[in-house]
Formats: sequence, C-alpha cells, structure tokens
Amino acid sequence: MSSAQQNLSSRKMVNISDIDHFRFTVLVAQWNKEVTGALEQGCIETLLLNGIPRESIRVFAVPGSWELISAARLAVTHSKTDAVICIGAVIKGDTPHFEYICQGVTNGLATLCSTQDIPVIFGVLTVNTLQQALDRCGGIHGNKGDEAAITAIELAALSRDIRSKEPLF
Ligand code: RBF
Repeated sequence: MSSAQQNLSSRKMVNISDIDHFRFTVLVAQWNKEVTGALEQGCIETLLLNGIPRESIRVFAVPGSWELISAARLAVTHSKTDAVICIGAVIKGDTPHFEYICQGVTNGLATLCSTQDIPVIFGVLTVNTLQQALDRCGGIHGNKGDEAAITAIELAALSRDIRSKEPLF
C-alpha cells in the first residue's frame, strides 16, 4: 500500500516495563522551524505519555540538520543519555543542496550509530515540498516526532536488555 492518505505513525505507546528512569536527548534543527517545532512537540508529548519524566528529557536547538551530526556526537560522548533523537526537516529547493545535506546527515548519523553504543534516532524529514513535511508533522501522515520518541524508548530498552547480565534462557 502506498503512503497516500495513510497515517504512518499512529502508535503512541510502547508496551515495555521499567522505562521511567531512561534519559533522552532531543536535538532540534531550527531550519524549517514550523515543521521541526511540531516534530519536537510530538516527540516530547509521546515521551511524557510513556512515563518519561520531563526532567529526564534534555532538548537542544542546533542551527540546521547538518549540525545534528556534531551535536549527536557530543551528546553520546559527553552525556549519560540513553538515546539521542535527531529532529530536522530538509526540503528540496532549486539547487543541489538538498542531496548534499540529506546524504551528509544520513551518512553522518549512520556512522555514529555504527561506531558507538548509544542509539541515535533519525527523525529528519527529507521531502520535496513543504506540504509533504506538514503532512508528516501532525498532518494526514501523523507526526514523525511521535515515531522517533517510540523508537528511542524501544532502542533504549533493547540496549538495556542486551547488556543485561540476567540469563536470557
Ligand atoms: N538545513 C535544514 O535543516 N533544512 C534545509 O532544508 C536546509 N537547507 C539549506 C539550504 C542551503 C542552500 C544551505 C546552504 C543550508 C541549508 N540548511 C538546511 C542548513 C544546513 O543544515 C546547515 O545548518 C548550514 O549549512 C550550516 O552548516
């Protein structure tokens, strides 16, 4: 089924116990703030809805999506966060910047994921039009910020469970 008319991020709750001690870092690019602000709001609301205390959620603004890479690296290296959620919106314009920024951010965050132990969540919209972005930050396709929050909780719990010294079987 195509994504047309479909809310792709309708799940708001995880079914995982003992998560209220997790700490999250949310990085928010300020380019296309109308979009990233709505993604941020969805993300924070979903974390709170799942019982994460407000004081366990640290939010930092970065100028653009490109800066998510260095900010995420700083967060995983210098804080005790259980997951980093990167929020941004790259909207295609008339020049090739879209491809360069999307590719750079994707590669940078992917490299971070594969070279260190803290989950880094990709909450960056890469779209052709502003309308496509609005559809995904509280519009007909739901809010990808919600989805990023759910993924962060799931990955923090997965990390906890894999590292657990409890015998699995
Ligand atoms: N940052 C975004 O988060 N989304 C964009 O759509 C976006 N478009 C840009 C277009 C151009 C031509 C340039 C030069 C930058 C753009 N940026 C965008 C900002 C970029 O992520 C970064 O903050 C700056 O390049 C400074 O390093």
